[in-house]
Amino acid sequence: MRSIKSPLISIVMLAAAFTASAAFAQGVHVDNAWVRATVAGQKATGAFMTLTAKDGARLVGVASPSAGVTEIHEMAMEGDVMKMRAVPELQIPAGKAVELKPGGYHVMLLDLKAPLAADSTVPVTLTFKDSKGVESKAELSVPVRAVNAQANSHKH
Ligand SMILES: [Cu+2]
Repeated sequence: MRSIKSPLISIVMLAAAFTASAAFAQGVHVDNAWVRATVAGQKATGAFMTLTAKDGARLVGVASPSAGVTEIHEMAMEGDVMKMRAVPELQIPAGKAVELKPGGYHVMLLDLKAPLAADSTVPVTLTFKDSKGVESKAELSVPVRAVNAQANSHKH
């Protein structure tokens, strides 16, 4: 007598997709991070990147040993003038890339301890909270680039 085998339903284990890579916090992808180079005497600059979180997250903190003060900034109209201002956190909607770029959201590095030369790197730690409020950190080594485009939009 022959038994007919029913198709086996294979159970796919969803292993943790994110390892302890420098550019990943739990569930958050950090891509294309860069910091704008500074000249002697310049005390502030911006850090830019693309953040993606499959299940959504919030960027709740930024720190860097190269800067005395680090803030999350947004651009907003004040009358006719576009100005930047600090915000306590940045929402990363589920599955939607949030671009931090010149003229938009950015990380502000203030009270710089030394000029940031092109082709060097700056350590930056990002702190995220997932949709359940669980905190995770991404330790980045962010390349410094000399980019002059839109320099005017980034004055304090
Ligand atoms: Cu700013």
